[in-house]
Amino acid sequence: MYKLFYIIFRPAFLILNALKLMRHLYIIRKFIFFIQLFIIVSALHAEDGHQLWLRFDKTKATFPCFSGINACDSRFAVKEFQYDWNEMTGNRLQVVNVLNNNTLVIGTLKDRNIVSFGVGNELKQLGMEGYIIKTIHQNNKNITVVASAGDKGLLYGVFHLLRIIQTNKFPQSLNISEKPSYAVRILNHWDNQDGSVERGYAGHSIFWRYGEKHPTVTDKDKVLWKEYARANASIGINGAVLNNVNASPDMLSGAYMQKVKAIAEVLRPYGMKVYLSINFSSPSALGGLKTSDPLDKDVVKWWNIKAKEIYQLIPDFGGFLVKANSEGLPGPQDFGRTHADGANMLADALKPYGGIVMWRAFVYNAGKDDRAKLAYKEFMPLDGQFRDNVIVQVKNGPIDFQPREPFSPLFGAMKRTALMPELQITQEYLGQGNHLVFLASMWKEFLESDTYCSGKGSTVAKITDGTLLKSRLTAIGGVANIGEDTNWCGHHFAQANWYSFGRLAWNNRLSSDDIAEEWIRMTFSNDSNFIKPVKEMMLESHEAVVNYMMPLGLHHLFAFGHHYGPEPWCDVPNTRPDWMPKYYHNAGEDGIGFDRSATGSNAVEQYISPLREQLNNIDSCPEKYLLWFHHVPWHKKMKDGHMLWDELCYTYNHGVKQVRQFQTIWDKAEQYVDSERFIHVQTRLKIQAHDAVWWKDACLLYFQQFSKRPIPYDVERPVYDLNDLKKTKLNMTEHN
Ligand code: GCV
Repeated sequence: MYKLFYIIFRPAFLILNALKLMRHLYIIRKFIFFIQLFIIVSALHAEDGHQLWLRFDKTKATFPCFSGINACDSRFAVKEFQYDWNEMTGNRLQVVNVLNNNTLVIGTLKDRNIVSFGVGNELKQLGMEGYIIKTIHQNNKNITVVASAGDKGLLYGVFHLLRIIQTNKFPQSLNISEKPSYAVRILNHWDNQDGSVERGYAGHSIFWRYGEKHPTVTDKDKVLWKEYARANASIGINGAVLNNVNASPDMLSGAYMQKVKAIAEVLRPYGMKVYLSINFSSPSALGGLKTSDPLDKDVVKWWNIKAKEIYQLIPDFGGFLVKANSEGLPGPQDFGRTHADGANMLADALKPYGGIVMWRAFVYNAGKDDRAKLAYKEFMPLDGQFRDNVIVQVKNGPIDFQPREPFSPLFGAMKRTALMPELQITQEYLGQGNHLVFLASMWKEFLESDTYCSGKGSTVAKITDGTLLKSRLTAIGGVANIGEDTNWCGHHFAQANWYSFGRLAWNNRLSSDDIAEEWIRMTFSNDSNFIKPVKEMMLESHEAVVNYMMPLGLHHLFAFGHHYGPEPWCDVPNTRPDWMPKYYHNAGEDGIGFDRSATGSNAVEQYISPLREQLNNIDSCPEKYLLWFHHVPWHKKMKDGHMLWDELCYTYNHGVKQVRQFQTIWDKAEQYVDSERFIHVQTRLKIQAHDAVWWKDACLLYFQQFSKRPIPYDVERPVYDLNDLKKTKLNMTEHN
């Protein structure tokens, strides 16, 4: 926004400065003054999306008529409430000692009034992050109470109260009690120390800067981190991994640790802990030891000393995230040790301080078997061997954040190990900064998948949040989509994915419909004429991207490296076969798809009965996963009567039409949106519509060479030529 402001108004300022030379002319001076005032006022009113969903100043809602507030004004949560209430109404609530009708009481168990309401036991059960928001009737008075056992819970409670006001849903009587689904609700930033963000589409890192050997902290940094922490607290996110899982050993060096300390200090009041990704070879690469073998006593000592140093700087440091023996990174297997040996050694170093280790299961040693089976094969034998402060972080699907994947079979299989889902908020494989894709729908599909590990109904949600498999540690992580862009996430609608991750991490039972509606109301408008169509668009957007990119279980058809556009033909010499689309689609004259049934790689065996049998059978396998689990003849009859080839054509075509419909919905919504955000989204929808056609033509024209069948005439004709598409090399600066 500021760049735009600069470009537009800079010439005006230059002219005005020239006019200033003629200062003696009173009229010109006045003229200059008013023009400058106008410029400043318009800049202040411009809508750049920086406020995210926390736009209390623009809340057009009916406010509850609180008569006063009974609360300790110095409490962080109370300050937050008063600040936002003032933004909404133009006044702070008056502090009162006597409870009158419509008094708002905000407090913890340390406050006498809260105890007197008899809610102590309930609050203790909800824990330090849980809270209640209730209307209590006392002496013929209605009193609204926000209370928690701890300060963190109180802040979450305050944000919940604000949310129901903002979304115009403040009821006659309140009876809310909440506690989080997961104890650790964490963003994984893939931010490099040079300021770049791996798979980031929203500018540079908010934490690290290019070329800083000795990282510095400015006041501007602190303001941004504070805004970031407040946004996270408003949706219940309580942790952040500050650097890329492809971690450099020097992250743990003194210079960087000072900056980590500074970040931790800003995040702490908002209930957020900082965590770091570590490089497993740090003892040798940074510490100068001969080895990084996790069973070597000097290595153990090195990590113990390192942990002590870290906790001296940051007493509430959260712990480590580790990518080991994955995509070329070092790990315990380099020394003949197991993932459990590596994770446990680090866990022991952190244990005295309450820290945890999040150990990633994203492993796929080349060439050994079907890639979809490898994580299971490596981790299942280790079930039950991890310390209780280790949690294994598993991507939602067995491959890598594809537009649609079945759940990873590790969920449900590793019953004696704490597992945390890893979701990708940044849209590496989903149109990156350009496509409007609401990810809550995809995550709900994953969380509600039935693993059958303790009979029917053993959903991923219930086994990871501790409902079915008891574990001392529960967590969920999301790869952040945040950068220095003024609107934080690049695409305005990508903010909804940050929001959704936090809301689902807090409460994995929320529906994507409810989350979308909350977000629309808070971010744009409470007008139902706007909410209804825009919500429908959001809820359909995941299915649409699957339709125009990779329907019916197809996966990894992406261009090599940047993962943006389609390249089902891609063949880079001397590269791992499982990085090539052909490995996954296996298109030939006999059909298309990866045979993972018992006659193929038998990946289905990793799932629990009766799901295993359902997936194994080509006729009972859900069609959305058909080509994931089966190699299917082009003429196979699908459920709707079409043959597979025609079905593929119709589905790609439908995806294109869906995006065109999104464009219409958005254009019709213009009257409800500020022009800046309207144009921004409209421009990106044009790119998305263009890309959808590109995907459809590239995939259908390429696969047609094998199916040797015509594209049905009621499918939109291709506008591209396959040979031209094959020559297209994307200029990523245009698309990122
Ligand atoms: C951080 C995929 C991505 C990589 C990412 C990796 C991972 O391979 O393309 O950019 O690396 O996953 O999750 O470790």
